[in-house]
Amino acid sequence: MTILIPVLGDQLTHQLASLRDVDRSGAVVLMMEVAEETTYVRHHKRKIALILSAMRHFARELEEDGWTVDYVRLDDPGNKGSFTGEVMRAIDLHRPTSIRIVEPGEWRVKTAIDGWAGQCQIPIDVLPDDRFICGILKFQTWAQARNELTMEFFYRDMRRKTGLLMKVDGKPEGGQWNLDKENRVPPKRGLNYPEPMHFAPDETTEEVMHLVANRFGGHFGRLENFGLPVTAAQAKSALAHFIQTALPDFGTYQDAMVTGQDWLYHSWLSPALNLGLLTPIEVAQAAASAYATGAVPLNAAEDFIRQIIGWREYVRGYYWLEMPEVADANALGATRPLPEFYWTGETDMLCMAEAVRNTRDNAYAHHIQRLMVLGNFAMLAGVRPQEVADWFLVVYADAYEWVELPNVIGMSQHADGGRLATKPYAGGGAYINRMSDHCGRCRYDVKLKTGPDACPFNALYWDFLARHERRFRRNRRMMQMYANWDRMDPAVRDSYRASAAAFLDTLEPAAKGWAR
Ligand code: FAD
Ligand code: DLZ
Ligand code: SF4
Repeated sequence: MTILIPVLGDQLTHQLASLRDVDRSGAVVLMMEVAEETTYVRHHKRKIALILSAMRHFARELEEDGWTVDYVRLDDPGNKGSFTGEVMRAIDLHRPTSIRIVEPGEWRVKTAIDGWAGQCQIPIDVLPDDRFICGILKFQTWAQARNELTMEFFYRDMRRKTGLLMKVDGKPEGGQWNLDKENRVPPKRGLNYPEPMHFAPDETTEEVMHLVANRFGGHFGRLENFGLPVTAAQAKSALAHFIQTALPDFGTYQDAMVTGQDWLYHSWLSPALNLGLLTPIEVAQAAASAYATGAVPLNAAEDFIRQIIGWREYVRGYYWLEMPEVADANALGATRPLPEFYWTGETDMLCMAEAVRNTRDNAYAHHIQRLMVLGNFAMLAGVRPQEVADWFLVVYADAYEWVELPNVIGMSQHADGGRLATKPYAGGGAYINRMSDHCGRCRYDVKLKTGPDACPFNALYWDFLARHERRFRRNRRMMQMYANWDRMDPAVRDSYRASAAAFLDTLEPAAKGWAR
């Protein structure tokens, strides 16, 4: 009796369901570096290096732990290039009596696994991924009982379920569920921003970086200065470092943007979390413990925990609820190609150039850069959501479709018609000016509304509202903006629209081949 246990690249967790309660002497763990995964989009070079290095480290740890591991390298002769091809090859080699695998993170891979039964004669046991706090079926039951999917109510259920920041009487710590009102303060001058922990590449990472440079040299992004955690032990150190140095100010400055400051008080733990090197519950518990000992204030702990047990779990539930249709959603009928500067960073808009630079150099941009700069611009400009989604899937080290797609299609592009967020996250230059130090250094003038020197976000914002008036005018949360629009002189309204059109005409479409 041999069990074959395929472990996918984002399942690098020692307590993974498929690795629990198994007699190691009768099992073969299969780990596969395959061309299909490395090229279904042209991932950022740093993202590929991270995943392959973390996979190789994890395989070694499993072997040290007594497992038999069949580890297939990308350049191994005979590599079939896909999960399916490699699983069938492993069946021929090891002659297992069954397969045991944890459900994958992505629809594309689930479809492939669903096809295995037709290609082999052995039972396949697909286990729920219980690293997530809310199971896929649990989320579906929660969603079915509601007309609207409101993250805040889901989050409260997750607080009750985990007991995080809860008092014994069932009330939230501090008396309120959500302390956002105390957060989102603009950045002051003279703040000290801690650097995330940097892990110098060891021999394994160096080897992988060499492979990536040779094989994926044409992909977007910078590989040099790689410093991400590639093992669970390193990820735990990064978590402890974040809690000590950045978490106390996390909530307060969560929406701030500062030129040259790539992380501010953000954790940069998403790559490790999404690979499985950390589990969401251990990360959230670490923040709750820091609050309990008085090391961090409640507004910081609550906000951070909300991102992990609220937003992260919620978008995962939404993904499996709404797939596959949501991938093609385009409720606002956006058709413009993605502008080339998303890849080159060559634009006079300093906020955009900074966000693309961070993305290229670090395979990172923090949430507000993703949402209110890169995503906001694409939505205002009417870029086709699937091109936006492809870009986001390529460029971030933490990007897997289950988390990227809901954030792009639902949260940032409103392409799902408001299923995930009732109001589009649209903003003009004033928002970016308030939350950043970019505008003072930008070639555009954020105070000017129209004309060639005006901040493009201003005219684009009103043009967006005008284009989608029928859809949004009756949205309770947008009525005030339409009241402002109505009060404008028609000539002013026309000048906004003309200014937006003139700017949009200057946009160079991205050359083919950057993303796929
Ligand atoms: P922090 O600000 O330190 O937040 C802590 C953690 O909370 C993150 O590590 C992450 O695990 C979780 N989190 C916070 N917000 C979200 C969210 N909206 N959805 C899911 N998890 C969240 N996150 C990804 O992990 N992968 C993606 O591909 C991704 N694409 C995004 C695309 C767009 C358009 C937007 C608006 C957001 C996207 N996010 C994505 C969510 C969020 O921006 C990142 O999780 C965050 O920036 C990661 O950096 P951090 O670890 O420093 O986060
Ligand atoms: C993203 C990625 C890449 C670039 N390469 C691999 C790989 O070679 N082998 C692997 O097992 N996983 C890889 N991954 C992550 C997978 O795409 C991810 O595990 C699945 O899509 C399931 O979410
Ligand atoms: Fe961005 Fe406009 Fe500010 Fe320039 S002026 S940084 S384009 S918001």
